[in-house]
Amino acid sequence: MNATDTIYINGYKHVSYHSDIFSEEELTIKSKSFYEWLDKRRSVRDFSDKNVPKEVIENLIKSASTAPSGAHKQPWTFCAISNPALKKQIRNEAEIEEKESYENRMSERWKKDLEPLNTDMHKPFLEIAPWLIIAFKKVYELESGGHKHNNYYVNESIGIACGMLISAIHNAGLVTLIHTPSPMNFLTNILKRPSNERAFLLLPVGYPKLPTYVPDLKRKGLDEMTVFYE
Ligand code: IYR
Repeated sequence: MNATDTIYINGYKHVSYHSDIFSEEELTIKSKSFYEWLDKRRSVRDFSDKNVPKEVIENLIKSASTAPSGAHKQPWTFCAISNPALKKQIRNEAEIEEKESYENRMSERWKKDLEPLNTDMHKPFLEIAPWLIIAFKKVYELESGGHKHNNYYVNESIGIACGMLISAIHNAGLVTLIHTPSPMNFLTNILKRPSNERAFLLLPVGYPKLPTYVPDLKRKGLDEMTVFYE
C-alpha cells in the first residue's frame, strides 16, 4: 500500500477505489452478455433434493451482503435452513397460511393473474429443496440496555440484497423462487428470531428437478419500460 491509498475525511479513513475501465466496444460486449446471462434466470418451482454444500450457501449470502444499504447498516439476517424437521414445520405452517390466502384472502382477479404461473396452496419445494434461505429485515437495531435505533430505507436495502442473492444463485447454476406466505410471522416464531426482525422473503435454493418446465413468459421490451432524456 502506498501513501495515497489511504486518506482521512472528517476523521474517517477512506481507501482508494479502482474500477475496471473498458473500451466502449468491451463495455458493449460485457453489458450485453451480462444481460443475456441474467435473462436466462427463471423462477423454478420444482426442485431436486440433491445436496448443495453449506459453503456454497455461505458464499451466496456473502454475495447478498455486498448490497448497498441505508447508512451501511446492512439491516438483514439471513436464516439458512437445511434441517429436515424445521423445513417440514415451515412447509406445514406456510401451507396453512396459503390455504387461507387462496381460499379467502386473495381476490378473484389476483388468482386469475396467477393462473399462468400454476401456483396453488401446496408448497412441496419447502421440504424438497436442500436449503431455504429466509431474509429477515432488521427494522431497528437493539443496543445493549434495550435502546432501539431505527434503521434507514430497510425495505429498499433488503430488497436490493435479495436481488443480488438471486443473481448469485443464478450464477452458481442453482435455482430459486420468491415465496411470500402471508402473513409470515410464523417464521419469526419457528426460527426464534428477536423482536427487531421481520421475515421479508423466503427463497428455496437448490438444483431444478429434471426435466423442469417453466411458463412461457415474455419480459417487457426496452420501449415498454424506459424513457430516455438525451
Ligand atoms: N404467496 C402465494 C401467492 C403468490 C402471489 C404472487 I403476487 C405470486 O407471483 C406468486 C404466488 C404463493 O406463494 O403461492
